[in-house]
Amino acid sequence: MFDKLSEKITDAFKNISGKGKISENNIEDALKDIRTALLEADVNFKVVKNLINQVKEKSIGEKVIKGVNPGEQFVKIVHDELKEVMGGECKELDFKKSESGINTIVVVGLNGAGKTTFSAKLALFIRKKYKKNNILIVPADTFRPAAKDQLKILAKNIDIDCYDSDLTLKPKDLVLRAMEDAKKQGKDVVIIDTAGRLHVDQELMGELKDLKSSVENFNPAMSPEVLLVADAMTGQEAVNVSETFHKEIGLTGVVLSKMDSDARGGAALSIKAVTGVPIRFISVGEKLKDLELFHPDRLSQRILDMGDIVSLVEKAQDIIDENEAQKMMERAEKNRFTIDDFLTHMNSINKLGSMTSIMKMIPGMGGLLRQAGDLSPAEDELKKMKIIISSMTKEERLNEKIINNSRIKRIATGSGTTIDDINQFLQKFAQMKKMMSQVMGMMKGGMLGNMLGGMGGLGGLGGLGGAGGDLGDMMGNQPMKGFRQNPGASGKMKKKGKRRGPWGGGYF
Ligand SMILES: Nc1nc2c(ncn2[C@@H]2O[C@H](COP(=O)(O)OP(=O)(O)OP(=O)(O)O)[C@@H](O)[C@H]2O)c(=O)[nH]1
Ligand SMILES: [Mg+2]
Repeated sequence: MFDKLSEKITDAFKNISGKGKISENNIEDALKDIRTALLEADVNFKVVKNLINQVKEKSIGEKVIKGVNPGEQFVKIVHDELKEVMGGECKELDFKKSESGINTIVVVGLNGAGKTTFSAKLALFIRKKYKKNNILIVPADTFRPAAKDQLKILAKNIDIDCYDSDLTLKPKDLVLRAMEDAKKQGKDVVIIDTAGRLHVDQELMGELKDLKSSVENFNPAMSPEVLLVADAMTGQEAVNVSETFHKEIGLTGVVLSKMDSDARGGAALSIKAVTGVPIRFISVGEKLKDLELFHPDRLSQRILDMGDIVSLVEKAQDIIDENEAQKMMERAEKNRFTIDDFLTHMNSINKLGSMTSIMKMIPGMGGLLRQAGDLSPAEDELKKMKIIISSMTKEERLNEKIINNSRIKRIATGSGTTIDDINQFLQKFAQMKKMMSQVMGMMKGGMLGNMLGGMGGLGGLGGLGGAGGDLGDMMGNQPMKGFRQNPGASGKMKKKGKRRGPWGGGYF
């Protein structure tokens, strides 16, 4: 997500590093580079012009704050402007009390944008985040009847009720029946998946307008959310589609789908500024859990290579069992960390995403990652370790000391590896265990950077679950100061990257 844009913008900052004061002269080149980067990312040209003017005006007018160098001040200004352009604050769904009606969300968009997938993702998201258990999904796509089965299957996978729509009805009538049914069943959230078309056409607009009126008439006290799903890959086209849909039927938000692809960022940075409609969610993968609220500040941080620790910690808290992590830390501190612990730990980390995607969320890591290049050999190494561990018995995993030569031979055969591989693994594990107990004391303080530093990679992510508090505070309170701390690059990466990223103190 935004890789190129991020790279270009952070490069642009180098131009003003070390300068005593921000002046029109010394930011000129940086502004030019940022402008080019934004245009190349397919951001609407008016939005770019505006943003650059704002940054310029604010930078020159800005008083030099004691103790903060001008380079950092400039980055902060760019950060704040990017955040504003994307809508400023995150706009979450607002659930009204069910006495006033049913919270209804109508999902609209063009063909293949990701409406049906989003409808199911949203149901899962709402159940998890807002603890709503009475959700009904309604297939209202009468244009492509197979969509009903698609939604039924998705809903079944996540155990959410799916309305058995009569596809011979007009969408507006079908929806009315569904709402009546939902009321009878005591549902408090209804998500309606509608049909798409290849292009914006009047038939579709008419159909959607009628459908929206049906919901409004049924539920006069509570207007529905109308969310447009737009494919982020289509850049400015997504902006045009949002504009037309908003004019025709009135949107309350946009969902950018396929943000996991190599979307350049144009849609995310233009939609709010051009249409006035806020982006509410981003869809970041094909799996049903791959949905995130749209946080302008966090995205701005990601673009500026400040990472996104808050999202990483939220994700980690979701996945990692804190009690278990705590116990594991205690075992590690007492030098009783087992291979079984290591496996549990690796499995949790895997759920967080690929090594690359995790690294990108850590401040300053984007730049290091670009210098380090491909991380897939390291990922392969971890996969191999997992295969080796899966060929061990439970007893061996709980006490590696019993692994003698004959066991090594058996494990090598079972995992399709060599005796050398197993010996290497055991050596690495012994080193890791020793380091774990040393690093653990430090880690209790909660610095993710230190955790990463300790293991030259993933091994050190031990107590991620417990790290949330400090890191969250660090991000929330004083971003610029927090980022000056050593990002804790892994041993291997430090050697490769002589220059440190902007937040490691190297540039400013
Ligand atoms: N990589 C990726 N694929 C996605 C995402 N969202 C949807 N898709 C895929 O995009 C394709 C189309 O998704 P649908 O949800 O069927 O799209 P739709 O808008 O309902 O399509 P129609 O009903 O035909 O108009 C499917 O193959 C999805 O798996 C996403 O965020 N990332
Ligand atoms: Mg569909």
